[in-house]
Amino acid sequence: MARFDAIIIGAGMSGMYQLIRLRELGMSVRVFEAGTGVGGTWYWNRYPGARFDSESYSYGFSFDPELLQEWSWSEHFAPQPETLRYLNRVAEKYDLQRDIQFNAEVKSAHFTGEGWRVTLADGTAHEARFLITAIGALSAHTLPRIEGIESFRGPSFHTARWPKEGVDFAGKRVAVIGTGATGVQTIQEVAKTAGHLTVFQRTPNWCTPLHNSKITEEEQARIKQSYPEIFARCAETYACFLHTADPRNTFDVSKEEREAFWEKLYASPGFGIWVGNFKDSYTNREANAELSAFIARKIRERVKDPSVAEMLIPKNHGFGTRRVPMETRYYEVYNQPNVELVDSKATPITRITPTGLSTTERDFAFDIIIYATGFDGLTGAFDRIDIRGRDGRSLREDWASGARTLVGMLAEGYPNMLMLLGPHTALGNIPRSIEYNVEWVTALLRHMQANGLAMAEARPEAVEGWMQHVLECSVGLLANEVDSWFTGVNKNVEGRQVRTLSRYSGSAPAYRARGEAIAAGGYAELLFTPACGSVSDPASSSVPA
Ligand code: NA7
Repeated sequence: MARFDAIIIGAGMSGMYQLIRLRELGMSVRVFEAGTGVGGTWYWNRYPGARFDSESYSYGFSFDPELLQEWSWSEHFAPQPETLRYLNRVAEKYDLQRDIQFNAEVKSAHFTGEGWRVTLADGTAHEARFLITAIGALSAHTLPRIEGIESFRGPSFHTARWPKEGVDFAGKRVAVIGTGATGVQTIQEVAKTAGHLTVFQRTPNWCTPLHNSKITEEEQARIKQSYPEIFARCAETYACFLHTADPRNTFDVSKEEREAFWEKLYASPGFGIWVGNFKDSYTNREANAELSAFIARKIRERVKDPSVAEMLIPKNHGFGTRRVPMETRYYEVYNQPNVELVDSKATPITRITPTGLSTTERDFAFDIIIYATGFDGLTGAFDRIDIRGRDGRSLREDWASGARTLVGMLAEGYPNMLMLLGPHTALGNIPRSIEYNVEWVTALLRHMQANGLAMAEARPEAVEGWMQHVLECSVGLLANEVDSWFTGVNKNVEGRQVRTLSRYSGSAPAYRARGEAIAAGGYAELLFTPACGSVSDPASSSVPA
């Protein structure tokens, strides 16, 4: 059996960066990756139209100044193939492949008492002292629970398992099921060439314009000069984006001023309309209703058929309380003669058939079916691995009614398991959180090396304290009154029908402050085992600091 200091599961951005940092600690590392290449989200999500919603230059890795100057993003919001090329360039520069085993799906990870035994789908087992999960917050894709899904005779794809060779839609009858951020990006692209596109929408989302554009040479030069400021800005904002909430409340200003502000945001690139809005937009019901009415007006202006416009306007949640899909002429798609919108709440899909699908009202014939049906978010990727901690306890069972963590990176009862992008990690502009978490984990491992510590585990009372904080952050947020992956709901997954508290909804700076306090306090929230013996307690100074 092969033994390593650390096993990392996943070769997406977090796994890649963690590998680089662990090598610097002199550790032997093996990364297991189910795909055939690096990139994680950007490896799997090759569906047409996939691209950033974060400004490209705020999304890339920040740790390598040379790479920042070398790499030139071509668009303000880069498309997926470019991002995948970028991540391959990072892998090449750091020669990451030599420590990554591809086509290696991890089936189980069991704590042995001294470390972790990881078993792959091919039956091989590997051991390491540390298990680092780099499995993503949105990577466990889910197909709808509809009868007959295997019976369809044409090609069908989940957006997160898109064929590398691409798909030609020209002249084809295409169905897209799902209208989240992925569905919206897919629909607006497929509508350009499909013979006929039918969109099955169960819940409309509030979508706003991305306003993407090419980066000019002058902009490129300015971006490359401004990286320190760009990343400093991301470090101070709520969700690590370049945008952050306006300090005013909605009703602090006159109706005219409010409208003018919203018009400006609606006409500006990126997430400003969502995360750069008045600071009470997602806590004050009346404020949220006004903002939603403004966006509804925009939808009505853009969609010619009033009954289709009404179908596209969300009625069960306010603007910004679910993930806002960013769009490029998405609403105009529904003015095209080759596009039809079906209300899957009023007339649910009852069955996938060999030739298409049936709803409670009609039978449809299709050449291609696209499932843009999302992910078992936050904890789903953990559930798909049989993770067993101390005394054989199961993470899946421990988290059945919501994750319990310490700063999203440790779980009680799972010694030496460290989670990058685990539940309760600050989300938002994900690579910024990834870099923070990797640095935090690296500092912890450095501390353990320096102090001869073999094992680290979250203290129960520290987990309890963190969970209290997670709960306090969630109080009063309208998003927590709505079903979505934010609140851990996925109707296609057994046991995911009720809302849980698996997402951290405080600010990224507040999240980092907790992490910093733990490190600065000598990790008193953790129980350590010295290399040769019994459990020691840094809080009572039984271990050298
Ligand atoms: P989402 O946002 O979870 O969207 C999934 C969509 O699929 C959503 O519209 C669902 O409707 C729909 N869905 C799921 N199952 C069905 C069935 N059975 N019938 C009809 N419609 C269905 O996933 P995305 O991939 O778009 O985005 C996930 C994140 O990835 C995104 O937020 C970005 O951060 C990146 P529902 O809303 O449940 O009624």
